[in-house]
Amino acid sequence: MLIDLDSFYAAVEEKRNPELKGKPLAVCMYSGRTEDSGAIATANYPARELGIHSGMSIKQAKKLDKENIVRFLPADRDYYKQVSDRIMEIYQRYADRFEQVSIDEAYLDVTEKCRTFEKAIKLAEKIRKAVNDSEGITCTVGIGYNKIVAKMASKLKKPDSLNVIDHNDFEKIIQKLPVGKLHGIGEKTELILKDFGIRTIGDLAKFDLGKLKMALGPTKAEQFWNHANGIDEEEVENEDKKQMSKLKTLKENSRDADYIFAGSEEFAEILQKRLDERNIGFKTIAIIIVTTGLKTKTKGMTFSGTQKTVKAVLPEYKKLLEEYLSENPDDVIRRFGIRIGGFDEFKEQRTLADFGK
Ligand code: DCP
Ligand code: MG
Repeated sequence: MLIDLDSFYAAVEEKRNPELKGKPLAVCMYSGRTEDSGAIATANYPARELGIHSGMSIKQAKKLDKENIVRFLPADRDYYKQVSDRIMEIYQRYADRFEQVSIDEAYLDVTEKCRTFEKAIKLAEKIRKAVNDSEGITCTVGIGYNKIVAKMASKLKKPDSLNVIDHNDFEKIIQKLPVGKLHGIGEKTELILKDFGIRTIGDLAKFDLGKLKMALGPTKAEQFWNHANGIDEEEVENEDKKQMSKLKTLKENSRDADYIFAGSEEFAEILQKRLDERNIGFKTIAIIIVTTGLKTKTKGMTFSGTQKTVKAVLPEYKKLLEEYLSENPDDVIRRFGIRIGGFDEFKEQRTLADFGK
């Protein structure tokens, strides 16, 4: 499942001040330079009807508000974070595994718990009710057979609902959509794809992967192509507030440190994004190893000061891996991952770019 809260900041403001309910509302990140400089963090649905949306400048939004009916409120991120934390706690009660992706969005793996889509729907309704009962805001749940499908399912049915996409629906519904609707594809990529005659997600799914790699680079090409085919092997990474991790299954089992470690830069980028989003640094790192015998083992270290960039400590990770391999001469590695923890919050001002998804 992917659960995304509906017009989150605005919904929290409406809940806090019921007088705002149902009227157009925009939550703003003021830059402080001049009175109206800054951007819209989010707008509630009545304000969206006027064309106001996230990322737009406040000035432009005010122009769209011809009749002066929109309330413009400053963002109170600390408060939204508290609400978000409570909601994330609720999710964790219902999931086998849980991964928060942003302040208002999380994946829940309920495979073991539910086994069928029917059971997953019942569980999703329970979660939607629990969130509404305790915080008075609505969310949209997408249910699918992997992460990208769940994400697309929620995207298609916002707000305040639940959507299931099975294999059949993926072909019938998702692959018929314009390619720009695929999660992660922005305007630039869409234009490149249009040049190849790719208009729908289905077109992309059938397109030659080799050619796509030349146009978009291998990583993106492979990701978009897989997603267009409904393929996504990313797992819901269990992580609590105290640590985060990223793991992969190696193409071949190995004891070669270079081979095992290859691709860790990508891990670093993903974890960095999550750190930046929460505006935190870290003090501990660890490698996670799953052996061919399916035993999970970790080996870690602690820094004396808070670290900012994961990429900068990759050599330390590599050292941990090399030490591990020499200490465990019989272990052959099947899955490898890195973990960070010991988080510390940075107190600097955040910018809107920090929320980009
Ligand atoms: N956000 C932000 N700047 C952006 C996008 C989002 O500050 N450019 C903040 C405000 C949102 C929150 O993050 O409330 C969650 O982002 P979503 O993209 O999920 O948007 P909403 O929850 O507001 O709306 P939706 O109902 O479409 O999910
Ligand atoms: Mg949302």
